Amino acid sequence: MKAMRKFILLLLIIYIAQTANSQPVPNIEENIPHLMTFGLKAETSWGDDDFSQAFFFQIPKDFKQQVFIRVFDPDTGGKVDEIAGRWNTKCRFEVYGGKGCHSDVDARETSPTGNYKSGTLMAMKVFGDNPRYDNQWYTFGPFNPAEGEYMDRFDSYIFKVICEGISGDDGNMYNYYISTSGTENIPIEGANAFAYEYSFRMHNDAGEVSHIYPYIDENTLTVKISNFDWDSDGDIIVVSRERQGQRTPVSGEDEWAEDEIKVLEEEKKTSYDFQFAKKKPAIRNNNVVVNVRNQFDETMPFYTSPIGGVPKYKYSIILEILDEE
Ligand SMILES: [Ca+2]
Ligand SMILES: [Ca+2]
Ligand SMILES: [Ca+2]
Ligand SMILES: [Ca+2]
Repeated sequence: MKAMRKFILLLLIIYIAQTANSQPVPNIEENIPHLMTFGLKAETSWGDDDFSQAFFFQIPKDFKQQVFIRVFDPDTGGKVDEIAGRWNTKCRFEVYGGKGCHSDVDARETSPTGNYKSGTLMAMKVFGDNPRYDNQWYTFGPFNPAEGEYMDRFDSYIFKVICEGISGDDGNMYNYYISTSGTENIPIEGANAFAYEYSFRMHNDAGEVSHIYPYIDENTLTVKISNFDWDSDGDIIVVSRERQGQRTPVSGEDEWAEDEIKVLEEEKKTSYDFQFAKKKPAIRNNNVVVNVRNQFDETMPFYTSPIGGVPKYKYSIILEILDEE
């Protein structure tokens, strides 16, 4: 029994010690095919509530090399994307650094209002339907990490990328990668990415499970999850080291659903795993939006590489050990 306890402790330490290597955005652990932003003329019933998405990239302060922010399939047309009528959508990608890019309260809101474009605009490009960028990577940068906003709390510099659908009604699907190279995807040790709201495309296959991992800091007492236009597609299940799988309500067509969860003491300073399990038969091309808030109605970040590793229910860890014996 003592040996087993030691083993459990060792496993926990391994989970915690996993270094963040999270440069594909969305990350492998999230199992989310693509981020999604629609042109502002789209109906919200197609799945995007506000035609704008902000993402934050975090570079450790000791990292001195230049960095690149790469976008996969930035165009809206051809492969990957979702057509409505004909291709007529343009999306603007903007990279922000400097003071306020993350610390401004509007930057952390879920809607594109107020000063959400805070910070210093460092790069910008508009993409329409263009075979040159279809199913290809486009690279922003190089950037010097110190051009980001330094956040003491993270020991890191932060950059923000906003993608907005400025015309048309089609859906732009895309991915990011923060790289040390302008021509290929090379990870940065210790870097991470996070958002306060995800707009994304679910898998087309039944049985697939996507995840987000909001971080529960020591001051978080409740967690409110809001989800939009889920089309009643399967289940949303919350897992933590103290929670084996608690269901929360799933929205229907063009509507929000929300649920509030009381944080347990043992869950503080860990991540939650919100699992999005698709139903059978599968709903195709399902676009959805999700965000998470605490008891002060403040948005909570979810990291592409979960802080402390992917949370596992404590008894399932023990079962795994017993299986191995
Ligand atoms: Ca169209
Ligand atoms: Ca495309
Ligand atoms: Ca695209
Ligand atoms: Ca939907």
